[in-house]
Amino acid sequence: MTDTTTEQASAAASGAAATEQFRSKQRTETAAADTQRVDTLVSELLAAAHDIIRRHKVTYAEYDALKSWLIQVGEDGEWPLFLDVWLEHVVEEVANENREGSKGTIEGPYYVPGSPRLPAETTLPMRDGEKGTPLAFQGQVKSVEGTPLSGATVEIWQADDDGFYSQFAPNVPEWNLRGTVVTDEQGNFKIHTIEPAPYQIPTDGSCGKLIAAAGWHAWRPAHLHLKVSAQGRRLITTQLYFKGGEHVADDIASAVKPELILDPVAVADGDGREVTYDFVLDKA
Ligand code: MBD
Ligand code: FE
Repeated sequence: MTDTTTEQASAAASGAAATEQFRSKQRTETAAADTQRVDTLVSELLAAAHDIIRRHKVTYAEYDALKSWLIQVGEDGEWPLFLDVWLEHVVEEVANENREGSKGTIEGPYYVPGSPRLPAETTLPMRDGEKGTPLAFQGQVKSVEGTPLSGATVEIWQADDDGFYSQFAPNVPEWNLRGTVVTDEQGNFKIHTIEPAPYQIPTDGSCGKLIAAAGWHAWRPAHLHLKVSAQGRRLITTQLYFKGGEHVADDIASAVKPELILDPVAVADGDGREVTYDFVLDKA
């Protein structure tokens, strides 16, 4: 029997939350409405679509299927999910191609600014008895020149042991497994959390429908999301993965890089695992 008092996770609910979150977020640079640039980009995008239609002799039935699917993506609020899963990795590649410090990767649809500020050694906000293997994630934030960056911020957000993100799934406390950690005098941080579970794209929405229709799988490997920044330094948005984890080699969002794979070890005198990873920030 389904518990009718408990709201179920659904594609439309998480899609609506992701759409709302995107609308309220301000990127630092807003794209200028340059007519020439819009003309070039949109014309080439359309030309690529025309070419595909001709080469594959796309039928009216297929055209109509595309049309109704696109309408459905909007109704489900799944544009943020669709774009971040299948396009963002190339935008990120271009944006970060001349970075010298740590590798970045995609932000995805589930970042929320303004998470609780926490000291350099801290436990992320979590429920009593939060499920999952405890993880101690520590490291140092430094400049490309090797200077430790004191007072840098390490924003972290992650799914829980069921693969759900707070504020995008029902019945998870607002800031669960989200925090903004401030580094100490030596630029160090130590974050006590739990290992996240792999993330499955909702199967009951339009993105899930596409995945099923194309015979793909719907999984991202378990990951920690991070935004690391410091005064006068270029902010990095990245993710970290777990060696040997499921789907590390076939992430549906194409966002894994070899430099981003952690290999935690069992804690000698306690529960769970621990790992060290340093962040190197470019000049702003
Ligand atoms: C995620 O957790 C994520 O990080 C991305 C990029 C897309 C969907 C879900
Ligand atoms: Fe994610």
